[in-house]
Amino acid sequence: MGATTTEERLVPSTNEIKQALRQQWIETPSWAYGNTGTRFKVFRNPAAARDAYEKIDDAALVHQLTGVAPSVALHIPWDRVADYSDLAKHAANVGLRIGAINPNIFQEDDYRLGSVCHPDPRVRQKATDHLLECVEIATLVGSPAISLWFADGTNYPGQDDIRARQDRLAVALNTVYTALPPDTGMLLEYKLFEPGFYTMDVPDWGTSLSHCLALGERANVLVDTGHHAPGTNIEFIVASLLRLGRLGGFHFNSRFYADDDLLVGAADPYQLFRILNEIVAAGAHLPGASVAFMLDQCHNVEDKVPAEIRSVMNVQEATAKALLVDRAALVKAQADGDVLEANAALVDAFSTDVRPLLAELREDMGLDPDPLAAYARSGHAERARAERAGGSAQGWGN
Ligand code: RM4
Ligand code: MN
Ligand code: MN
Repeated sequence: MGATTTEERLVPSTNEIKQALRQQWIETPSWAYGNTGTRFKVFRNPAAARDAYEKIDDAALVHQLTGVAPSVALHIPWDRVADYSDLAKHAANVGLRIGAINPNIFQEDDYRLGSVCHPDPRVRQKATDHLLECVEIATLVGSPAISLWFADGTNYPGQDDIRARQDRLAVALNTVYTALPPDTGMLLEYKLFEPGFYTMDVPDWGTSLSHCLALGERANVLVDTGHHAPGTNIEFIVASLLRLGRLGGFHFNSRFYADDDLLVGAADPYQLFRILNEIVAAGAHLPGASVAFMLDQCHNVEDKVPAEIRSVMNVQEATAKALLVDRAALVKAQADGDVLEANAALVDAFSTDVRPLLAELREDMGLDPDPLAAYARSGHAERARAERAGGSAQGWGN
């Protein structure tokens, strides 16, 4: 505890904190509900959702139990359907909205040397056409954004011209940006390595940001927390992007080694808190800030719906702790050059057990205070196992 007494602490009231948490919006990814795996093996889970409709049903259940996950991101073609308006209607019927549309331009033979950065203009055109198709889908389902991740890169020095690939990327991005309807945004994700091991065409936030700046204000950087070198100070990146007004959103997950896509907050809850602390300090946790809080995870060995519930709860806990930071004490300690006191303001908040507060919030919202216990009682797992076993699943695990 720092030197300030409880009376002097200038944290928001419990009601203000609850009010902020109630407004939180965490988007879950459709691909978390389907079968996924590593390059070694996809373990098929008999309860896994088989198509976009079932994925939306599962996402709706996560929202029903947590109250703060009202949208689901789609991945095309994993979630391809005959009638997208019908899919959006289905989402609305189960109390959900369709979130970001993620194109997939990395799973066809044509993309061996890249998609929009490929040396062959035919492949670039094919990839660009898919991006444009995703813009149309976004329009049909009322999605707020198209979310781009490029697997493009090279494996060997000299394999392709680094600058020429950037130029090709810029051309494709510009074509897509120009085709966006006025209310639709573009998110550009970066990733240090994999599948390209020598270069990635969008390896870091600097590259993403420079393309976004060239495109216009509706193109913003997406930070996937698993896409950095070990030891990277992600909260510094977040703070820098917030300062420039170019943080489009997050793909939350956690990693021990590479792009592990594990449950957010599982590997390093303190890092997640530090990121949320920057967000809360800038007021970017509020819906008006237009920062998208999305999960990007794959549950290869654990059950999928409870894993998403746990992940949503982990983001909520980190946010609640960030809201508890005594900002007045922090600012004073910083101004006084009191290093230990400033650090204590963060450590105190991080060390607070916010689970009772969140349980209370859920009760206020008419929810079960323990979403995982409520899930276990819901019978969903048993029902899904019985109904979905067999048949072929759409998605990564094909
Ligand atoms: C990538 C990236 C994308 C995700 C794919 C499946 O590493 O994180 O966001 O769509 O994986
Ligand atoms: Mn991602
Ligand atoms: Mn990833």
